[in-house]
Amino acid sequence: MYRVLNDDLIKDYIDETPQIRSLLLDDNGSINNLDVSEIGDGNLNFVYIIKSNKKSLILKQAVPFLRCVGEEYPLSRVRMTFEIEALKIEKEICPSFVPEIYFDSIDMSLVVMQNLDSHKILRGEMINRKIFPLLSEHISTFLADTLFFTTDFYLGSAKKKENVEKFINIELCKITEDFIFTHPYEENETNDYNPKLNMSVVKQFREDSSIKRAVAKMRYKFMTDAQALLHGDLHTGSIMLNKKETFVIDPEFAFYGPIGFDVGIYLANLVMSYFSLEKDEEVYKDYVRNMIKDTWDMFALKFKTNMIENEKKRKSLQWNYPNGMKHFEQYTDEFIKDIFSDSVGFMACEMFRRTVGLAKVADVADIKDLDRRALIETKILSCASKLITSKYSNIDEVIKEIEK
Ligand code: SR1
Ligand code: MG
Repeated sequence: MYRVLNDDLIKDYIDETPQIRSLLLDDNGSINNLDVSEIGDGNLNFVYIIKSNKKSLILKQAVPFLRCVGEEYPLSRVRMTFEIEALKIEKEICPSFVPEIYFDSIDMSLVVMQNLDSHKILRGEMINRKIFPLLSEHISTFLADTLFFTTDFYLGSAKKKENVEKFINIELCKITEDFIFTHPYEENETNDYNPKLNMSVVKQFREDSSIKRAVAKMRYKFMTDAQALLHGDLHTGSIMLNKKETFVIDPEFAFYGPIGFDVGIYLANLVMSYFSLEKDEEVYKDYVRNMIKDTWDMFALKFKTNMIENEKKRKSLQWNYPNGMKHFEQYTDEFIKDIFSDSVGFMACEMFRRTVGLAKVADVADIKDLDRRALIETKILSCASKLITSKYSNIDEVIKEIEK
């Protein structure tokens, strides 16, 4: 039966759960030096490290409310079921980018998985100006593969529809609909502002017809365009890494949505990190700019390869004529072009919401000098306004816009 765990109750839970207990046992058949501590700093769940002499594990449990708000914001625990199911699918598609899952319990809304103790959260690492030469290669593969191998192209119509049904993630989609696509564009009590941010800048984008219409389009696309199984919250806090390995964690927002959403959220977080840098940090600025470019370019190439290879295997009648594969390639290029413009639109929405909405990014929000922070936030808002209302043909043009 479900109960909310804490450090002590977890010890009892381990005792009564052989699948977890057996992982922690010494060769002599007992658990030695068991230690449990809560380390979660996310907005939704509780995360514990469990350590014994033998092994260390992560236990993540969903509670029936939104952690960052408190018990007054009820949220059903079913989100853990989505996380577990998404982790399993992602693990199958991208085994080296998803942590090992040792045990899960839908009843207790928890998952026990590999402790990535030689890896750190990407956001913190970027704040500390760390460089990861393999990150863009890894993330572009994660994006291209999870977002291709869950589409109709690969799964076929019936299996894909089964998946869509399995991932009807009503509550967490509602959080995104509200906190990314609605509240930041109205005077909502959940919004949170740097006191030094000039509110006339905020009022301006809130009352700009082209911005409002463009955001409304992205919102509707998010709600209706069931293209692929998304991670659903792929910001730089959902990635753990070291110089050699990259892991994507926390897919509780997983659902079938537009491919550009995952790509755009990730790129937006790189862009906000870029804006947070000091004027003279040219080397790191260059690194982040390259990350933005490489991630998109590599994603587009890998997604295209997945499309073409898949069609070559399928040999569908539809494209089976002398110029068929050439025409399929043209169709693929157009498909990726649409993903690109969606990604830029979602990127802008993420930049707006992380600046005036409830959940911030530490890269900017932790800047102590509030005047400097406000300057950065103003730049982010003005860049987001440009991104969402303009048309770009490639990532270089987007980067130019950011540099302005
Ligand atoms: C209100 S919950 C705030 C945010 O935390 C999660 O990480 C998602 O990004 C969500 O929008
Ligand atoms: Mg999360």
